[in-house]
Amino acid sequence: MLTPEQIASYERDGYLLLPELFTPAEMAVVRRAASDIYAMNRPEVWRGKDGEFRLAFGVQHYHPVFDLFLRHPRLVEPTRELLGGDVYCHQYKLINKQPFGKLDFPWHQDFANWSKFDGMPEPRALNISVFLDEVNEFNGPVIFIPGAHKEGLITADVLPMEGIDQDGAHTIQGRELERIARANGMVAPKGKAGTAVLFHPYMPHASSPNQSPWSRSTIYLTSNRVDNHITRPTRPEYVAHTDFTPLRAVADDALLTYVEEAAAA
Ligand SMILES: O=C(O)CCC(=O)C(=O)O
Repeated sequence: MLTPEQIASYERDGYLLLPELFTPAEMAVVRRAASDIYAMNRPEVWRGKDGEFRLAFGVQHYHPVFDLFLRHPRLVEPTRELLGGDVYCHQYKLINKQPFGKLDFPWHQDFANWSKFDGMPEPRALNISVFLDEVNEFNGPVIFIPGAHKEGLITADVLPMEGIDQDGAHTIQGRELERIARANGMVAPKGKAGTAVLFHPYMPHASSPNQSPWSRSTIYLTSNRVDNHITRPTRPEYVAHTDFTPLRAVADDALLTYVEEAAAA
């Protein structure tokens, strides 16, 4: 359960860091599952022109560990608490920034995509990301502008962002970005594998390429309130889900039990 201080901090800053939410043993299970995904060739797995793995969408549909992880109480419960009701999975993706890789993300707000391409009515959703590897200042941490979710959807100085998630999605730049960053500063949450970060749909965020020999792999769950489900999906189902069934939590030790049962089988 989140404390009143954690809830107030999320509301004030637009993000909340939960250090080492998962244990090293649990993250070892998730990292092994991620290695299986990196080797897959399927439409949900997107690579750069040079073959570099970028992201894999809808991983719960083709890996049992990610299906369990999606329903993990330590992910489902905080999102239910912050959103104040039943949630379903709008999007679930694995991103891997390889050592010295090229993948980066320009400044953007996720709600720009969710409303424009999926018809999400209100920003009654949030992202929870979990670090599969340690995130440090060298391997391309995500940068936030704390408190800038209170700006709402930014429409000045936005340009289409090409080739990342969805051509035509907004990227924020120029004077508007400068104004917001000067007023609020920037933070790049870092931490050990197993650390989680929750962030608001209006939070401007960006990240640079991995300039280090250390991989930076992250899983993102976008939870949306069931009564705020999308109404005009235009993207593939694996990018914007249309199954609005509420997420029901599995047992807290589900990841380790899965491994024990698989070994005994
Ligand atoms: O993982 C990252 O570096 C950024 C991902 C991101 O911005 C997004 O998926 O919207």
